[in-house]
Amino acid sequence: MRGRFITIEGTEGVGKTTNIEYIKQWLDDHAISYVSTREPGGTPLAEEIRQVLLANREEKVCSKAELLMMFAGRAQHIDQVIEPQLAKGNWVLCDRFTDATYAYQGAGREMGDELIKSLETMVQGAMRPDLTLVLDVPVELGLERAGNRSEPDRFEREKTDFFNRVRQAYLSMATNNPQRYKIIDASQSLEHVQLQIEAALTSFLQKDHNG
Ligand code: T5A
Repeated sequence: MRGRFITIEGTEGVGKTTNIEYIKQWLDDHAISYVSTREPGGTPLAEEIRQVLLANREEKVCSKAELLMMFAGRAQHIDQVIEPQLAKGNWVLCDRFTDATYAYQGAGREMGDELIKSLETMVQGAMRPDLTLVLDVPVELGLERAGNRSEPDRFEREKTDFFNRVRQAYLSMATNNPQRYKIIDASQSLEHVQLQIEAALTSFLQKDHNG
């Protein structure tokens, strides 16, 4: 049986990396074989593209170049990792995927959805995540958490307005498709965030078993 594709999304510093460790433990506890990966990145070539995308630089990166690099890395990632693993029956747990493109390039950079939709169809065909957890925190809190951890990368240097557009885009995608998305209030303590994640995963697994 084909594996399931789970993605974790949210604005900067919402706790994706922290909570992915929890989800991995949950998958182990349920004897589900999986691979854990991320975007941008996930293969050696796509990780090189990630470096290019995140590096702070003098030259302004034009939005279309940024968008195409996101999808170039994604095409490679799907071809080399995501599709082969799903086909083998393994679950794929991915830190960000195309929803991040709708949120960051579509809403944050104000490119709109149409171009992204056509690239999504070209690169993914009909393939979409089976479950997407949107970790949500007020933008200021996320930036504060991310800022405590490391030097800001090229995206983290954006203004609050940019991240507010990103956050609203995530919330609107999630609200419009509650079958696939679960919004997790990630402003709470880690313990409470993980209880919400556990509930979302348990409900997904039950629905999955019931066909
Ligand atoms: N991007 C990506 C696009 O523009 N388009 C795309 O298509 C894609 C795929 C890199 C950038 O690329 C952009 C978006 C990004 O800007 P990334 O590396 O996933 O993507 O980006 P970040 O969001 O920067 O990832 P971070 O690693 O910074 O954030 P996380 O993983 O969400 O946060 P995490 O787990 O490191 O937590 C941050 C801090 O908060 C603490 C943690 O201990 C940590 O110190 N924390 C909490 N503290 C208190 N209470 C809680 N509940 C906490 N949860 C976490």
